[in-house]
Amino acid sequence: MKDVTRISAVAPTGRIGIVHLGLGAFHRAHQAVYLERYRQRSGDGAWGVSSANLRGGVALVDALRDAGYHYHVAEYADRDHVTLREIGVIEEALFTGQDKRADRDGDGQWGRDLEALLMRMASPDTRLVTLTVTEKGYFLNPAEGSLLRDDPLVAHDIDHPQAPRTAPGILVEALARRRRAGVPPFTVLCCDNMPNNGKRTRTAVVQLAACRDGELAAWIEREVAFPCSMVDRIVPAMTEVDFARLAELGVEDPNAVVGEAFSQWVVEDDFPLGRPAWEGEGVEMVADVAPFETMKLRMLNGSHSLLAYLGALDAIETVFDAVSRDDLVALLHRYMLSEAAPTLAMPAGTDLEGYAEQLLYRFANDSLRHRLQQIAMDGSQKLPQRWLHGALARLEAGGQVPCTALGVAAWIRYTGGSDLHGNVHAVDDPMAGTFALLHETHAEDVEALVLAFLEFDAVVPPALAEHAGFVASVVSAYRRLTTLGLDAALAQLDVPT
Ligand code: NAI
Ligand code: CS2
Repeated sequence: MKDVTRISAVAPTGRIGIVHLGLGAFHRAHQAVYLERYRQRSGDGAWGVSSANLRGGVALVDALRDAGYHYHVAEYADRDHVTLREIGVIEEALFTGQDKRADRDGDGQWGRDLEALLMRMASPDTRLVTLTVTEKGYFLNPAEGSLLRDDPLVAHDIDHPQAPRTAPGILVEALARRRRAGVPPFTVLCCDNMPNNGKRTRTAVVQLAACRDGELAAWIEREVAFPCSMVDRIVPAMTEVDFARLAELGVEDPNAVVGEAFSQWVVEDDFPLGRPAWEGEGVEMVADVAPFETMKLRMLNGSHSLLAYLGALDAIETVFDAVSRDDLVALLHRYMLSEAAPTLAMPAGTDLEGYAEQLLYRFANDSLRHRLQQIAMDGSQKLPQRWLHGALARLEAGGQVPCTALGVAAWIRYTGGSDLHGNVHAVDDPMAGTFALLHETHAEDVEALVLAFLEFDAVVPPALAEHAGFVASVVSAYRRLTTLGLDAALAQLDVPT
């Protein structure tokens, strides 16, 4: 390591202006960094953060408390240049999930800090609530975006609105308390990788509120701002290698996170109760985020998912390992510029070729151990916005999508639970059970298997399943992958189906 920049945290202020749901790696390495930098530059202490975990992560909450809410972010430009930033802007950590440690029969106690969280969100001092609860944390149908009312946790929140367990349920109860108390509503800013993420969050919250009180739902619909945002910083889950490298730099911190030096946040400027003036930290405030969101989701995240499923099937471990292969780099380049870029409606002058090159450079950052298994997680929640909506638009415009078809074939194969070399893997997806059943039902018939997946309209737009040419290209890609392997499937991308 040639160049290490160390930046200490500023003193806490005890003034909480923001509540965050989803105290995960990305929140700690993205929003919290912007807010720490803002506090350091401006001296404005009003925007301290109270962060809550609703799932897992009770140990992290307790560890952060034990560490006085200070932790480190290592921002790697490359393996020789890193900024070690100490973060202190998170001044409270709460846990509202199921703490299995608390109950011997393993059922676990729910909501240890729920009341504390709801009181914090109902406080007039709280003017902004942000979220990174993963795409599945909104309990929306991935294909058409309506609330999954039949999900057991959503059903619980409908029956027990004052003791919510989901992010939408917590938002509804906190807003209900503010409405009852005559306190104006906070702004809700989604920071998850979804298209129109603010609108989707609004849908989840309003539809859940309507199950409880129509007038409350109407008030939320009328009074609450849900701006959209595009967020971008590659923040892999920590590995032992990451902790060891930090220890070599003198940082022994169980709550540390690593990320790339690149960071971007594009936010719709709709904050009725105000917001930090974070433009000074490079946050881009715009009227409409949609073009930026779609560009990033289809070009960056769509490429990530291609690497995840194709690479995982060939026992490749990380993004860096995958882009060390020329054939996969060529696939990404072709996918980005001939399948994703033509579907984008960008402002004049946007350099999509330059953006694609920048993404390939970022993927080749050899200081990040971004495991393909992490990116492969929750494909049912990710692929509609990363591949499927774009592929349909491309096909309807008369284009071809061979790269996407190969990706879909690889995703289908991946959900079978093993790679092309017979190595078994877990399929971490809310719909894993459904996928396993489809594989079991159609184990001997590739065409029927592919059709069964493409006709699964909770994930795949029906119009895509009805496109005979696309279906045929996925079937032939699936056959090539499983009989000839990844190299041949990549080499035969243009061989007629
Ligand atoms: P993580 O695994 O460190 O944290 C996931 C967070 O989501 C945890 O706080 C967990 O408690 C919460 N969560 C999971 N399922 C939930 C549910 N059903 N209800 C409520 N909370 C739930 O993952 P990380 O890296 O923080 O990513 C989280 C999200 O941030 C991603 O899903 C994505 O939407 C967004 N993001 C992540 C980036 C990254 O590179 N890691 C970059 C850009 C966006
Ligand atoms: C990744 C994203 O895990 C995944 O699905 O594609 O978390 C990706 O790292 C971020 O969107 C980059 O901004």
